[in-house]
Amino acid sequence: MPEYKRIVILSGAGLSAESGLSTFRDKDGIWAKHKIEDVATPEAFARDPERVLEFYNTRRKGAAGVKPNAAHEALARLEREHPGDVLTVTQNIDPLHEMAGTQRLIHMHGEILKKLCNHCGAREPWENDLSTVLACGTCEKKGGLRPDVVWFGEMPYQMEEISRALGACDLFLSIGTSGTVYPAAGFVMEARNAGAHTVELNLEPSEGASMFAQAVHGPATKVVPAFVDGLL
Ligand code: BJW
Repeated sequence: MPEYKRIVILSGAGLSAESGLSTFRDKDGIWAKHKIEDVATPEAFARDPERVLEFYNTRRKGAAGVKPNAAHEALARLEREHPGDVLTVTQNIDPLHEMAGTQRLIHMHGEILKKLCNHCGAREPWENDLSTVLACGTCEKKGGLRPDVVWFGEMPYQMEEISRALGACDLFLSIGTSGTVYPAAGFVMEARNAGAHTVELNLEPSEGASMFAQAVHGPATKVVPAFVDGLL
């Protein structure tokens, strides 16, 4: 394999599936049990904050004790051992990349282990349940605390930094994502326009599979370590 100088990795829920966390759009995924418009929009939070907070309280508890798998470990090893730049951009709100040791990491859809105050914008680590009666530690107002996650209609985090990295990368890897949610689903085109080699590593061909120059299909814990071995 050629020696790549600047690698951008985009990860999605499929990467954490073998750690025991549900994906969204698979047959038994999260959106088969909950409607997006009930739990993952700012309008849902405004209408019924207790319901939205309960949805995330349950997911926060479900993520406790979950461990990174062989694919997270391999990506952390790639960052450590590759002589060029490696930036990991994850759509996942779980902490499994950082638990595996990845350091250059952007959580573009936020983090379940942080809270955000809708009143003052304060963001802080938070591992407990959230409720509408809790007051923000910064502005002291009640009723505005929510998980620090990006809902539909909200702007994902650090988009300028991501765009800069995509515009300069020579290898783009998309791992465990269905390629249905924008802007992440458009990253492959940005990387292609920059002249990068583009690879999809996913259980099955994603919606955007035809946009990639190369595809490797199979469970992340098998295909990601093997691909990283090839790169190193
Ligand atoms: C495995 C595996 C194994 C399984 N190994 N693989 C019309 C056209 C274009 C865009 C839009 C549109 N209408 C609206 C939009 C924008 C909208 C959007 O994209 N909608 C589409 C659905 C059409 N996007 C937004 O609103 C975004 N913001 C935005 O665009 O801002 C711009 C803006 C804002 C305001 C004004 C003006 C402009 C925000 C999107 C936020 C997404 N949020 C969520 C929830 C986060 C919190 C939470 O976790 O609850 O993010 S939704 C959910 O989907 C979550 C995920 O990060 C995201 C992506 O899902 P992912 O990771 O791809 O999971 P799955 O389940 O879909 O796929 C898993 C894959 O893994 C599958 O392919 C499996 O096969 C595979 N797999 N096991 C390997 N073992």
